[in-house]
Amino acid sequence: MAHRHDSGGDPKPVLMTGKRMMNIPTPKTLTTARLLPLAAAILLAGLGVSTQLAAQPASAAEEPEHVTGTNPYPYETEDPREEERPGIELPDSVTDKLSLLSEEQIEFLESSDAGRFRGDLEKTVEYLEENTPEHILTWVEAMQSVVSAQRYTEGRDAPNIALNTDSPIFNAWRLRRPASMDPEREAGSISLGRYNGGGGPPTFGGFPLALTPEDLEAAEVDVAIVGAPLNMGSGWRDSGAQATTDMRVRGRALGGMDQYVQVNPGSVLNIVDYGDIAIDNASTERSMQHIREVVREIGNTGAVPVIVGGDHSLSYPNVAAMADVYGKEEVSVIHFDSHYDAWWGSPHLISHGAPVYRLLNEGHVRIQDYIQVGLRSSGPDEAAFKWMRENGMRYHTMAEIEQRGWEATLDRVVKEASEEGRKLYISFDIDVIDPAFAVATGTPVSGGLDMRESITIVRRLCAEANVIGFELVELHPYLDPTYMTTLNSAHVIKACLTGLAMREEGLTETHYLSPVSSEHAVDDYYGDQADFLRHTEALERRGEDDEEEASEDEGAEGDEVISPTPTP
Ligand SMILES: [Mn+2]
Repeated sequence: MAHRHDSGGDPKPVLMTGKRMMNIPTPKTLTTARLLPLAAAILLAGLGVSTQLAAQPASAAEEPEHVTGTNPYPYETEDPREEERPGIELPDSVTDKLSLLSEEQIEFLESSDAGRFRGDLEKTVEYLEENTPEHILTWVEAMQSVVSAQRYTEGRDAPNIALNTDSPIFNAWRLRRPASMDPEREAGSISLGRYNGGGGPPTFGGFPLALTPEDLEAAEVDVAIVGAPLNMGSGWRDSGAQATTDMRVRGRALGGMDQYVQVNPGSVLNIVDYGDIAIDNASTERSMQHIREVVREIGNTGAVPVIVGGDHSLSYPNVAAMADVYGKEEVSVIHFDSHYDAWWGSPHLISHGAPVYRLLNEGHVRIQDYIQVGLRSSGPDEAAFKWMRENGMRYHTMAEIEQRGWEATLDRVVKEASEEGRKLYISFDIDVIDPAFAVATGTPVSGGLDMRESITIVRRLCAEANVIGFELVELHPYLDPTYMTTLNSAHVIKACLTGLAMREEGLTETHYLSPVSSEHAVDDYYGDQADFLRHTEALERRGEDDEEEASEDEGAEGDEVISPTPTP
């Protein structure tokens, strides 16, 4: 149970979740942080600047702008995982060799700071035995100078990157045009197709467009697919800024019928393309608050945001926005990735390797409500795995899949993700999929999920768990000459839309598949032909009932529960 302390003398409340403790956030500058947005709003109002820029719901106004550089990062950033990397204790046998070192230098030599230079205890003792005290002094001083030089030093190092405040277009990138500048139109979704079957400019899945929260409300939108072409948080094989365009042009597979379950998401749900979120692609930090604002406005209408990235830094504003809508510690996250993205020590507060750590550290999501799937990169190391385990984070690595098999792991993951009907956000890093199927990504790692597994688990999660948001990140189309990664990304998003539509239709039972598409039933090869035929008839009866209901204009749902999946 976490206890938040918003004021008072305790600067470091702790969360007991096992043997170890985890720091939970306490804003150190809460008063200032609360006043700053207010002061900014007053200033903007005084200058006659459109309040659309400054307007934020109260919950967001209380959030300091953690990673934008306007305020100091207010949370404890000393990471508990570091304690798992202990130093060494040198034996008396080498005391003579340390005769020229000060107490402080001996302490440093034994510390984990010196570890990556001196090696383990055995290696260090060997080195000390082989060298003179004079040489050892020079050796330790060299290590100390490197460690000290790489740390931030006030006065020497710049803590912030200055922006050009003289720029006449300082905020233009994210400024929304006042409605009075638009041609008059009624709020609602806008169909861009010239013909029944399309023919207009490309949108996600060919779905109609919506531009404002009023459009989402008026069209009673269930799912808003929005692009967030953030590029700079990766810094590695980048080109994610083109992913949202590419997905609209070449990713049309994300629309249409799903054969496995015989559901067409576009017929069951009101799905729209909500355009792209404005990004300052020279600054990940500057982009964060605006992304959070747009994702929040989608969530506030009751629609499920489906965010097409962009790099994985997006998880931070996206999940924080879900916490703005549903409350802190109210949302669970399932995170598909070959990396665990909980790095804390980068000089940048946010990057594609840090969103999980930021979300946990700022208290948006409880660590025990985080589920990781598909990890297989060189990290986490043993200390980090222990940190995850002892704080209650569930993880399902490729090692578990190798050990237990895919089917068993799949069932376990879906069961965990759907427990207690908690609200679930799915973060899908395309690099969880094997590079054989998804090579166009920033940091590919071999040995991942295949497409059959990826489609199944996403469809099942969106049907069987209470999914309130979804993101697909790290697609880099410039590395995708055959469009295969874009195609496969589109199919992952389609699996999500299908699952959401199944949930709307009440098809939430464990691993539902259509009795028609999954078995020809011409003979009785598996010995369950009768079940399939009966379930098929039940489906048909339900279809007739629906038609009757529609013709009688009844709003109530049918009572009959059908169970088309046979039990073997
Ligand atoms: Mn990632």
